[in-house]
Amino acid sequence: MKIGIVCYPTYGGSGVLATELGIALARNGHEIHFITYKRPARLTHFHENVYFHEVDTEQYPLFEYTPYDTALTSKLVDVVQHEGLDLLHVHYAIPHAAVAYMAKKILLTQGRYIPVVTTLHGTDITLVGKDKSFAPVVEFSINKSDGVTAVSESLRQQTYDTFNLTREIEVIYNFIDFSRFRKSNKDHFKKAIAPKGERILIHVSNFRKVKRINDVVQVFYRVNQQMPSKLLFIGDGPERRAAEDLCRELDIIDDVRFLGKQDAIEELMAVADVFLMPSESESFGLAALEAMACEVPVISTNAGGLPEVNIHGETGFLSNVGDVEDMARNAIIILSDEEVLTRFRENALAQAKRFDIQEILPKYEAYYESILKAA
Ligand code: GMT
Repeated sequence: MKIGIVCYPTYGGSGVLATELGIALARNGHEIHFITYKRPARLTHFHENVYFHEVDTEQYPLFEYTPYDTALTSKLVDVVQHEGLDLLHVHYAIPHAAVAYMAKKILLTQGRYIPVVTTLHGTDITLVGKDKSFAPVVEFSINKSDGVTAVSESLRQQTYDTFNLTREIEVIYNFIDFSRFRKSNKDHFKKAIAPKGERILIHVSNFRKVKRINDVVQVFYRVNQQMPSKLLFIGDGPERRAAEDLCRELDIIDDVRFLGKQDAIEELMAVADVFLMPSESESFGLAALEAMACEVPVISTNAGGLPEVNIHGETGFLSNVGDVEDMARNAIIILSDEEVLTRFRENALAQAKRFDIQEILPKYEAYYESILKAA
């Protein structure tokens, strides 16, 4: 198949997932065209069958806001026509589903039907999507997609609860590529980070409010009082400064490292003992899955789709949003006994294998086939 993939090219989970999906599809012989405003962060190498079309947005003094939607629509029309695409797969409803609908309508005037699959990733429904300023367009464009997928049962249900939908939503979970995400020996890193053999806790995100970064600090503070430990913060975003201030206030800054955005996340996961994800809302929690694939147990909230990924008492623990005492207690249970930690590590890996890309990729391929057949 010739597939156009539209996504956010940044470090967010939806862009990561879309890029990894495109690369894996290309490896399976499909021709993949990424269409977005910047090279996707995870598209780091040349891949046979992978193309990238940059959307250029014209600056003009009249525009206070550059009309990206219009530029993207025009690019989609162009790429579908000239590359002969069979299908468009857009990730994150806003604005991609609406843009794809517009491109589809334009192409129809030229006698060309392009089926559109929309994948809902989370905040496009749970936070931003249901806001009054977007909701009518999100609802309309989901209903007008030829196929709609959500990354967890929880997100599917929330979408039905939020919008008036006439479309079936198929759940296709986030996946993990074990050729990249697996535990490797990084003892030299470990020694550099925790020279006295301290336990290492880790958090990876884009530091948005929904991630509750201060809860990461509060949990670590409590663990740190009970055992020698270090905390690694990977990523960057609006809440970072407040988290740094809190670490200073609690006098734990010497045990905390803010490493900023990193590409080789798996190398850092390799040295970690526990992954912290105290999110307020999380449709799936791709970063938690990446941790589990590297044999790192997860301390998370029970928000959204997290219980579908992190199994309470087996691969980690779940707590109510904001309950930092409970999260710290649970982390200490895992970290204070080597045998317990080993058991949780093994369970985390076994659970991650359920989301192996080899299992999930055929689901996307079968879904595309069914959409093309129906079109
Ligand atoms: O979590 C983020 O801030 C990034 C966000 C995105 O939209 O790119 O991630 C969402 O999509 C991921 C991939 O499907 C999911 O694993 C994340 O759980 C989801 N984030 C939220 O629901 C907050």
